[in-house]
Amino acid sequence: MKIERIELHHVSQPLVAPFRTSFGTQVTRPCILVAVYSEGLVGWGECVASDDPGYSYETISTAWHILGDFLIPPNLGREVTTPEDVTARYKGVRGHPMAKAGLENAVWDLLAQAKGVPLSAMLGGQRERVEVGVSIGIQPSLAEQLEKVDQFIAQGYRRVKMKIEPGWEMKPLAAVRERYPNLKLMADANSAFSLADAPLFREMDALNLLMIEQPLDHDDIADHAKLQAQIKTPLCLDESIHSPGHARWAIEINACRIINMKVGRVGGFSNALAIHTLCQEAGIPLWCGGMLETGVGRAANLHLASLPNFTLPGDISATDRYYHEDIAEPDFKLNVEDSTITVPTGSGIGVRVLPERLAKVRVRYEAFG
Ligand code: OSB
Ligand code: MG
Repeated sequence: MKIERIELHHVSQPLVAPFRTSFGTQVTRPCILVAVYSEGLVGWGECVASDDPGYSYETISTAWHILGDFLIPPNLGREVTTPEDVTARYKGVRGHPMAKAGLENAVWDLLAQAKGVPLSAMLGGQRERVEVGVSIGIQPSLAEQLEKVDQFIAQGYRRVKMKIEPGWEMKPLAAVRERYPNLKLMADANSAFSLADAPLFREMDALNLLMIEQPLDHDDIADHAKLQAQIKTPLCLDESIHSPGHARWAIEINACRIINMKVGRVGGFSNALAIHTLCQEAGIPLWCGGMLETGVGRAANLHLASLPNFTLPGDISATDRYYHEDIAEPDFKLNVEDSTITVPTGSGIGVRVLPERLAKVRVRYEAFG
């Protein structure tokens, strides 16, 4: 099929509650939705870059620039039969994985729709429901932290991730662990600590955490290996893994025992699949991370998380945990009996973007072709 037209939609949606991490607080969540048009079909992809370079160096502005000036032009008017046709045309562009994933993933949706199959089938997914949990931001007080955990558990979530930072670690984690001795509980530091904090992480071994996510620098792999050697709790890398190479280096030096897969962070589904294969062969389990996505990105995550080596619950929560009203439908609901979300079964990503909702939250738009 020929790529006839590509659109970029910068949207910004208010979150139901502010989301605080060690790198900042988000009140509204922006993203760029990429729409690829061909033969009467539209494929959608979500670029998860944020307003500021807090989680990653990419921002909405850098992604718009990279997409508009380097990724879209060589693909406009060109034929596409596999996603690799598109990625090959921007092979020379270094970095900017979130911008690349926005376009590549829209093409996967388009091709799956053209075949009339769900995206999960094209990716090699095998399960109909994906085990999920909730990621809780840093709270103003211990009481509010416990209240949030109570609320989400009452809603049916059976895995809880708590954000930590220096000064907000042992105490809130121990309080939640004391209240819920058997809860699948984990911590995400978003790179807020250093190797000198090893004694603190050794203390955390007593809390029986599922894992500790990205305690050290966003671009570090080597120090994580030194920390992992000193603690029993599995380390999980998020920020540090941008390519199959990074995953292999981390595994080879035992920098982690688990990897958080975010398709935006690794530059699209092709890289995600390569990392999936590599981790499966190395015996390293994956789980699907989240970036507070809209329904477009959440659907894509569910399809990806249906692959066999996603054996731990993902950060994919129900729509109402993020937004009062989303730009796509149907909303995602939690299956309370088993803390799962059902993978969409329609063709492509299996959600519909609603033009009137999109228009309400759109702040910038550009069409190519
Ligand atoms: O580190 O996993 C993270 C959200 C934005 C940026 C980084 C992270 C997160 C989350 C939220 O933890 C996960 C979700 O989408 O529910
Ligand atoms: Mg993380």
